[in-house]
Amino acid sequence: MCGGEGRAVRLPGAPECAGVFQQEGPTPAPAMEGKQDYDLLVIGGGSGGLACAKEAAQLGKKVAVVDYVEPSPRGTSWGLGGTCVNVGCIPKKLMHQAALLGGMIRDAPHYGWDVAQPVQHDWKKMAEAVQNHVKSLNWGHRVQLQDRKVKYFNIKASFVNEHTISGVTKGGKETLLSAEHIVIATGGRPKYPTHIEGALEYGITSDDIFWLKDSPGKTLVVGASYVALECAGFLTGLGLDTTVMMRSIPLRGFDQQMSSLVTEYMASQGTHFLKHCIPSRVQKLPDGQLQVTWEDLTSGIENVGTFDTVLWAIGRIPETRSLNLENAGINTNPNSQKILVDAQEATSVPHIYAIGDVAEGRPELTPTAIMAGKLLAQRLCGQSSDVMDYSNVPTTIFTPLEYGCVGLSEEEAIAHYGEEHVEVYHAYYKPLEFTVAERDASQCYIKMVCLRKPPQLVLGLHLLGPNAGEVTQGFALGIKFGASYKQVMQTVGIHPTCAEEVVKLRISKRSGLDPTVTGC
Ligand code: FAD
Ligand code: NA7
Repeated sequence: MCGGEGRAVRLPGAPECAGVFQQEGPTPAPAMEGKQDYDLLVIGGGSGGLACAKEAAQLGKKVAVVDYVEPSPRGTSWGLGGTCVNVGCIPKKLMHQAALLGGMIRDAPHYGWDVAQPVQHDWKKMAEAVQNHVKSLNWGHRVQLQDRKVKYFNIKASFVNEHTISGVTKGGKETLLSAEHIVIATGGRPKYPTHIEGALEYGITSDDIFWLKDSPGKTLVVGASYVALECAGFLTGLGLDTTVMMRSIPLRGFDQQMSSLVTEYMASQGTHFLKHCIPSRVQKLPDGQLQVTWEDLTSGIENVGTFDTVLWAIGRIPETRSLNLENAGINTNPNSQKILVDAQEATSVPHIYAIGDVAEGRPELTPTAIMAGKLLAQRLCGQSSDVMDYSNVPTTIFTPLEYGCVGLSEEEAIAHYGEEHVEVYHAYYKPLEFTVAERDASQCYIKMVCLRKPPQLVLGLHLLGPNAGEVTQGFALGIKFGASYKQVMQTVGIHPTCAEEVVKLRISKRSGLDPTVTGC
């Protein structure tokens, strides 16, 4: 980082950087009292950090953001914007779209389009287009920081004391920055099963998949949560031979009936599932293919298969390891390694905050990180005392058939209120666009989990079908603000849509009646 405002010191072997105050030897840590370089220093230029920094700067604070991307073990690296922009939501949704287009091309002849066969997909072309879009977002973030006069440092931060961080550039030059308030928004990174021979050497993660220049080919995806299923979903949709290896249940933490339907649909679209299996070894064969050995936990039998790519999607580790949190006295949960925070997002050190994926107990989602960051900035600037409400956060899993949900799962509602107090309304429906295209709609399903007592407060909505993300967003408003089943039934539908099926849910599970929707 050349031209920063902090106190800089060049580490041994680091290149010269003209125009920056440099000082050999150890830099004394700035005093904890007195004037700091910044009002607010944000560590991590991802969803939460950027939102917080921009809001605070707009409200008149002197703000700096430090962001540094440690390349993946495979060497993949990217620009400013964090996980969502570079290796998460954005490239994932675009590749999901690429896969959905394949389905539409298959539908097209039913609607009269003459589509020349065979239809081919070009990974290189798609990846390049996605990567170019991501790069434009990286640039956009830099411009926005500049416009709002937020100072950006491309340095890897760690705490020196509770008001000071040390940041090291790629070239090894150290900069010291101090601030009155510090926000930690360093997110997380994918886990590797380092106990498995060959896992780190030959496997990749979601940090790499979106940046591959060439098709991953026949792929084994290990893990069964949403990153795993979304990746396996779009890989299958792009025509690649894809297998998901899951050791237990799909989508732990989500409604299990919906989760089973998600994987059932994926299987119907060609994704292979190896259930109750765990990998034990990955070896590279002379022809470059990867030979994976796994154990079938049900039979105890060892199996072997070959793949071009092995993608680990077995969870994420919060990025707290290199922050030297102990230098500032910041407490973490020793099991999750996440930073402990209170309702104000404050850590154990009152002027240091943590938001987004790195904070304990927060949903790992971009919009929650952004909203938490903005609200925190507003509180720090004395603009508001509102704290983030993490209840009824909607989300969508972008599997081939999208699964949108908000509120409690059926299991959670029953565990919380007791089965006799919960009413579940449900329907199997057929999206109109599936009819002419002769698509199977067996897994298109909606359920609304309500309290049984009138007016039947809606506790949760779960929707499996095309554009579930778009549909769920609208209903989330009602559910967030206490809509009842009665009010949802008073809502007039928009015909013909999938969303209207929600306002037509008449059959309760308890009634035992057939929930299949027929006719309009
Ligand atoms: P991040 O966005 O991860 O940003 C943290 C930043 O801090 C990074 O740039 C990192 O390099 C930097 N950093 C780390 N340590 C340091 C350090 N010591 N010094 C300086 N900088 C540092 N969420 C959704 O809402 N919808 C989705 O569809 C969705 N899809 C996803 C798909 C995938 C494959 C993945 C992996 C995640 C997805 N998410 C999705 C989750 C979403 O990306 C995260 O919840 C979100 O990015 C978290 O934001 P954050 O600000 O906490 O951290
Ligand atoms: P999650 O939600 O932590 O899920 C991890 C998945 O990987 C889950 O299915 C696990 O199975 C499985 N897992 C974990 N360890 C292993 C090993 N060693 N072997 C095989 N399978 C394993 O991770 P995600 O990456 O999908 O998502 C994390 C967040 O990132 C998510 O909330 C998004 O917001 C972004 P289990 O259920 O434990 O048996």
